Amino acid sequence: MANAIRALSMDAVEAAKSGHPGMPMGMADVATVLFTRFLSYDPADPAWPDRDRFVLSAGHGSMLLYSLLHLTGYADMTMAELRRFRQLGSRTAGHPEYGHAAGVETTTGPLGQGLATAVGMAIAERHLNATFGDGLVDHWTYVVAGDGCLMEGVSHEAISLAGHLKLGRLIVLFDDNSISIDGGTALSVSDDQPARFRACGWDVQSVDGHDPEAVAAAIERARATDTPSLIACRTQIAYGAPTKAGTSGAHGSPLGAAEIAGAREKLGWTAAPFEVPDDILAAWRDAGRRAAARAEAWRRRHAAAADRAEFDRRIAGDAPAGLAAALSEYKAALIAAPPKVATRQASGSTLDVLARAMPELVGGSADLTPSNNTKAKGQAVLQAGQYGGTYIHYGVREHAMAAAMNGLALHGGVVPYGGTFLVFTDYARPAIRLSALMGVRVVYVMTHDSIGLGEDGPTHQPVEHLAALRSIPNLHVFRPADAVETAECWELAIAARSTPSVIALTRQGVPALRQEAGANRSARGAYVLAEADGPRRVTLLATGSEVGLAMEARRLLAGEGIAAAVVSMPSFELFAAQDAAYRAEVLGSAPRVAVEAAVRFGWDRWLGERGAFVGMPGFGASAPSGDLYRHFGITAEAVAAAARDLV
Ligand SMILES: Cc1ncc(C[n+]2csc(CCOP(=O)(O)OP(=O)(O)O)c2C)c(N)n1
Ligand SMILES: [Mg+2]
Repeated sequence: MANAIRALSMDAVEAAKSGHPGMPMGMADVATVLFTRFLSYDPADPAWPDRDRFVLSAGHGSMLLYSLLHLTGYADMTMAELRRFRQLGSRTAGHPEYGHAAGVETTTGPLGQGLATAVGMAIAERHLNATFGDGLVDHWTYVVAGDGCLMEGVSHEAISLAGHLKLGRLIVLFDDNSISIDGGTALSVSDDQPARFRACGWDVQSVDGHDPEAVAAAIERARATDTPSLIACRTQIAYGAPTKAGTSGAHGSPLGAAEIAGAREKLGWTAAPFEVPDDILAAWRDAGRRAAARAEAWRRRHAAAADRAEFDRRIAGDAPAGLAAALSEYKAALIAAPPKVATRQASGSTLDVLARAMPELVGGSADLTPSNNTKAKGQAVLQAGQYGGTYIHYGVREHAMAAAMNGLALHGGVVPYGGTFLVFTDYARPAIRLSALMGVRVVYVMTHDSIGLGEDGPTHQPVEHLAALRSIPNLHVFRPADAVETAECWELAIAARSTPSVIALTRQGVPALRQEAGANRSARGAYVLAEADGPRRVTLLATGSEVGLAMEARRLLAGEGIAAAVVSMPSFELFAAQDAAYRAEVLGSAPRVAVEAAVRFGWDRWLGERGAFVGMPGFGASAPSGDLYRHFGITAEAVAAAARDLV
């Protein structure tokens, strides 16, 4: 049965003239043990909520996963798809991509991230188990990770967090082949991996990865521990290839006709390319039906469960009934008594409302809870043995936090958000990118969003981050101007079911600008906050903390008889998605001045040929916030002067 994986992987890579045969061939025995004896899944019902999750963190070995999905009988993973490996529009992308095929639980390929994503899935499982009980939620998360995954820094954040939270339902199968691309791993690493995992509180075993009984016994044992488990599976890369096995030459290129012929002989595999002998296929299909009875029993329990409706709502990701009303009541209160607060505080107040209405919100922060204002009133901490909580202290682990949030969202049943400083989106960026690529609802609460944070200085002051984040496709970057806009942006982030959001928030206080909160005005990305008194001579565009400056500039200009409109632009992306007429109406035909305490990159799209920009020329500096705004010339006077020059 394992040889079927080997043959299909060799054949598909050969047909594509590209790909990675070595890993699937090396891990075929381990994967066969897992998929035929342990993993609980139902190819006839791939979305079964209580299925075990399987994450191929070593995503380059995608043919391992595609072979398994085909062999076990996932309807959409046909032999034709295997033949079209890596071709445009196939389900069999170069690296596994979430949404392309049933059974692909997450997108992997950026090494190490799959492991961190799996940590999030394992957290979600324990949390929902604590909420709904063993009858509805009781499953495992298995990961295949290679030398590369374990060399990546994020692996350390992930295993450290998993060990701390005692995620006993997480089992990592390490493809311990001592080979990566450059050659033997001894070229670049001499870590004692078992010792590293043990130091993080994991149970560790080492086995011969080509001995199925030994692998099975190890998985059995791992399931009996109450800590996460590492099973180092000693394997030979490209097992079965006569000359390339055990070498880096088998990592990432087709083996070639002669080597494949030799491997077939060595493995005793006589079937033609892309053919699996009937008896072997039948054995695989039986394995694919192994858990069908378990799934059926689950469906019966589910049908009879008292909290079935709530469980289904959370799994579907639908908003709770009271959410919209709670938010509009909150916004009405903001209009009645406008608070002059930092938008991070406004976000915290919004979260108090959201968390009460949405029990599926699972928040956290990378050790900046009091700064990010991410912990809502009444949220209990999710910790080892107490998984019912909805707040996670992720520790100083931004990359793993973001990847784990992807895992939480992918698992389903929870809606994750998490905070750090905006400048440290750089530490989380690889996972933010995957949130966007996969199209999962993750909310990044990023405070201290400019030089306005003051004395911590340029290491902590983002200047290029808004531009960098705005450049990621399918990511909403929000920079709300006041408490009402902050609530609106949160509402939009929760409503965006297949788009992650970054909400950039100030450390410093900002004035309340909005006079009304009927419709969600942020929903169109930009809107006229204050129309010009008389025909528009200039349009002032601003985001976040600079919208107040623009309003002040408008007042100064009015004193000189220059009628200026102020446009608040909480989201470039949503504005860009509006029809041309709306955009033209908002932007107007008068010259434009934009103000944002960040670099200009990206603004020219809205400024047009004649526009002016008031913002950061480079990195910031360490000083009180007000001094910095004056020093860098980001003031109402400067905006008014730029406008005067243009009219
Ligand atoms: C973050 C990241 N960096 C680099 C790569 C490119 N890359 C793909 S596989 C690989 C080597 C991985 O070695 P290992 O996990 O041991 O895989 P094996 O060669 O054993 O299949 C590298 C560097 C990547 N996919 N992701
Ligand atoms: Mg390796």
